[in-house]
Amino acid sequence: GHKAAVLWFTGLSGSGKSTVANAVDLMLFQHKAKTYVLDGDNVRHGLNGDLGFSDKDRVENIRRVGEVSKLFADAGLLVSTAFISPFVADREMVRSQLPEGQFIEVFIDTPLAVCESRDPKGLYKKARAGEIKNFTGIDSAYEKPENPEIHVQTDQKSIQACAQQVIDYLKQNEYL
Ligand code: GGZ
Repeated sequence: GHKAAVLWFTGLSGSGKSTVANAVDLMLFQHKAKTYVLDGDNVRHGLNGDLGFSDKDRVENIRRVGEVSKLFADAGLLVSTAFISPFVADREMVRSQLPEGQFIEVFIDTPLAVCESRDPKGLYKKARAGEIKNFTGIDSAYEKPENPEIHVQTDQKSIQACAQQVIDYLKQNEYL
């Protein structure tokens, strides 16, 4: 068995949030945990299809993801969310809406220069060229977590090792 919780991955575009979250999810599945991953791919096209990347829309994006995460956690799942979630206040709002201990902030702390060199979708290049406005890290803010439960450095070790770090935290703190 396992406890319900929300693993809240936060970090820049290209930091590896979704990649690590999906690697964690696979490991959790192997532990027979009930899980779900929420990310831009399954949320921003549907539920949040009306939202863009203004500060206001990002706040609403995170608010809705927080509410959906709460429902999944209420159903007993280990939920992983992978959104930039750039603002401290919004992440802390989600934390405050969940029962004590159910919000686990996972800071995917990949330096901007590394994210920009990865640039898997060419978005940083477009942002630098002014073709995309309000791009996080370029002309839109990213507020780093001050006290994340888990601090992951994807430029220091493999995806597998990063995912294992999250699993170790869950075991040490008796979620798993
Ligand atoms: C940041 C943007 C932007 C702007 C499009 N700023 O690397 P990706 O492509 O797959 O991840 C980014 C994703 C960010 O969506 P989130 O829902 O995680 O953002 S937030 O939590 O701030 O609401 C990127 C793409 O969308 N993208 N325009 N201007 N990322």
